[in-house]
Amino acid sequence: MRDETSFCRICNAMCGIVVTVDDEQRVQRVRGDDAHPLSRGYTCPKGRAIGTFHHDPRRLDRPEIRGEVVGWDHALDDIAALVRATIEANGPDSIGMYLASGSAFDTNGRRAAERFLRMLGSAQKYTAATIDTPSKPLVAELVGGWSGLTPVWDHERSSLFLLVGSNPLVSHGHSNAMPDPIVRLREHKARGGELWVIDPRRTETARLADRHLAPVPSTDHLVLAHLVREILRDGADHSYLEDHVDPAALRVLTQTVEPCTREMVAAASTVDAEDLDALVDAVRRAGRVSALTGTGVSMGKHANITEWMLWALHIVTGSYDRPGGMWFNPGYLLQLDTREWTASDGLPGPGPASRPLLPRRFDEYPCAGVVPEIEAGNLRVLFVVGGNPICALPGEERLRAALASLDALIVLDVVRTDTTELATHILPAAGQLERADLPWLLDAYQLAVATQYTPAVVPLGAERRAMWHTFASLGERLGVEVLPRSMSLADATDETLLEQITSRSRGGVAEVFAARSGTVHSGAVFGWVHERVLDHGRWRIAPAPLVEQFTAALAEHHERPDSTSLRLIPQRQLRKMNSQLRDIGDRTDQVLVHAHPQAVGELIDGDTVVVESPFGSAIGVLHTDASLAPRAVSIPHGWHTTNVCALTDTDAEVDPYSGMVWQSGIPVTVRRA
Ligand SMILES: Nc1nc2c(c(=O)[nH]1)N[C@H]1C(S)=C(S)[C@@H](COP(=O)(O)OP(=O)(O)OC[C@H]3O[C@@H](n4cnc5c(=O)[nH]c(N)nc54)[C@H](O)[C@@H]3O)O[C@H]1N2
Ligand SMILES: Nc1nc2c(c(=O)[nH]1)N[C@H]1C(S)=C(S)[C@@H](COP(=O)(O)OP(=O)(O)OC[C@H]3O[C@@H](n4cnc5c(=O)[nH]c(N)nc54)[C@H](O)[C@@H]3O)O[C@H]1N2
Ligand code: SF4
Ligand SMILES: [Mo]
Repeated sequence: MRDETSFCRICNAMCGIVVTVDDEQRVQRVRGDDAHPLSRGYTCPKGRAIGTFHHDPRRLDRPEIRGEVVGWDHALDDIAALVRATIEANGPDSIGMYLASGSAFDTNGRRAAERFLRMLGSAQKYTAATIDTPSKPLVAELVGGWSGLTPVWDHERSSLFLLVGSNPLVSHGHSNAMPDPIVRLREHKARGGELWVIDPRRTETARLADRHLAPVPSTDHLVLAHLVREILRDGADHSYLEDHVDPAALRVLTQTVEPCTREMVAAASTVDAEDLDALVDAVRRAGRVSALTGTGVSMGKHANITEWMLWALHIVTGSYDRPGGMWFNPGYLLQLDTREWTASDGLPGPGPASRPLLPRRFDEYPCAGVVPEIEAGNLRVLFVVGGNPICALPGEERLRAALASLDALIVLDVVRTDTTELATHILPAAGQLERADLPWLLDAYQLAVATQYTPAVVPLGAERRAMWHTFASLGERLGVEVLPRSMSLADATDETLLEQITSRSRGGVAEVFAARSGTVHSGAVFGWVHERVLDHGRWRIAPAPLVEQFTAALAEHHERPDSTSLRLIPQRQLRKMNSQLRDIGDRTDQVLVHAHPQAVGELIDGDTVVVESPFGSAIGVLHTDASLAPRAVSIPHGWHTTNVCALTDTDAEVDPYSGMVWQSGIPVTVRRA
């Protein structure tokens, strides 16, 4: 038996773990690492299940072509030949890639995959970011001038923490990593900080909060606009605004939120006017605010304007990049605070050939382009790199048909999934315990400027291979350079590749590699965004596209007020990560359609129900849940039996600025099957 210190690579929290491995290289136990400065010994049930997942009978061991086990050389030769022939006949854009959650923590693998696609000359890159939260980088780009600005809670100083559509007790944070969430939120309260939650469900986090407001789904933009309206009247940091906001833009913002009076917003959101007043008072009391949205906002129709109002609230209270509000983590490795920035004009590039109006941002196409591109015959070979699109992308039926029509669907995963079932080629990837890693990009979501390193905990099992090795081998066959110039496939290792990244970080290679329990360089840092990122130190507080979207949403609300229909909303579950880990143990009992008892009339718990949206239907088991607002129907995604992706469609209401498909707040009906 030996204990190996490592970190969990399932979610952004990246908790420190200690893995006990026996002499047969079997994982006996995973527990929290008490010495880790951010997770402090905490783990959740997913992290503790890493060992069970590692030894899961569904693990992928050998390459397969159309259901038949083959050797690696055979598989790689076959794929290389296919890719070469497809590019010769149709050009590089006939090869595409979907990179998702399962590869976000495989630093070497992810980089190699992206470089492989880029070196082929293909623009067909898709990531889970555009079915999760493109509104955040969009608003960051439009208001702050750079899409990479991710506000982080100043948890050591903040006096008001407001969560809008995020449930960190279960998710451990959206775009902010929050390990050990219960203790952390209690510490905030013990310091005298207030916690407010806006969520149509009385969530686990809401139960810990000082106050919980439960608006009708997708009305958050109105609640936040009301807040901005009132704070502009009394409570704004006017001297800050003079220095950091153009007065004409401030006038536009003021006019835009003017219609959001307490009576209008109370009626639209069903939040009591007194509760709205109390929220305004809380902001005035606190002076500066720390507020975050989550997927409850980012998947809805009003994602951009809700996020915008959240940014506006921070700016009018002088809360961004200043103590007690939100800071911007420059990253341990990235060191964003040492670079020079030129503010982006915020204009997107054109979409793929079949959907030129889809915005190309952040160097990728929105996922809404995947199905149309396949249907048009433009995209013929698709690599899926740590993703399960069948349970993640909108419009299950159309997606299935599209994936089945590809010349090749090449899936790199660690287990059998709904998507490997459709694959022509399956390539078994090294799991998290089988590779060395350090967090790349994701270090900018942490609550401190910090990093950590882990070597492989167990040797590669069966015939699995590191993803970087697979892409480098394909690159070698196709004559494209995947590894850094100085390295050959024969002498590259996990470590030499990581060393290359680390050589440009705050600490030296030795310091990072020694950080087995993580290392904190500093807590929150302030000022670099004002100094280096903002154009002349100013926020663009009223970007034209967002003003236009807000005004249009108000007009629609007045013309077609909706006060009856049930609305579909998303929800994470503690023991699985999207579709991952759902099948270990007996977890299928968690496939549920959650609805308020009043919303479903005669129907009772355990009834099999049909949920219908304008775009499709899904069958599930009803769980009546009085913690939900009466008009909210919550269906967690990631399940196959009740696949919520059957209720969405890739072409329905795609946001023109972010490319996000409408996934939350969709009207639905629920009836007995
Ligand atoms: N309707 C609706 N749709 C949604 C959502 C919703 O709430 N409602 N949520 C959206 C969100 S937020 C997201 S992020 C997406 C998620 O979309 P995806 O990221 O596509 O979904 P996952 O189920 O997380 O798939 C990750 C895959 O990676 C594999 N994997 C795990 N570890 C490794 C590894 O080390 N290497 C490799 N190569 N693979 C690995 C897993 O086995 C799994 O198959 O879905 C989105 N879709
Ligand atoms: N255990 C676990 N952790 C996870 C994941 C997982 O699947 N399981 N997935 C990971 C991923 S990929 C992501 S993106 C993050 C997401 O992290 P979060 O965004 O924190 O995700 P949720 O826990 O689903 O919280 C979303 C909340 O929004 C609420 N909501 C829904 N509609 C509305 C609305 O219209 N307005 C408001 N105000 N609220 C609304 C829901 O009731 C829910 O409580 O979690 C990550 N962590
Ligand atoms: S919260 Fe759970 S899944 Fe996320 S990193 Fe920590 S142990 Fe892993
Ligand atoms: Mo996500």
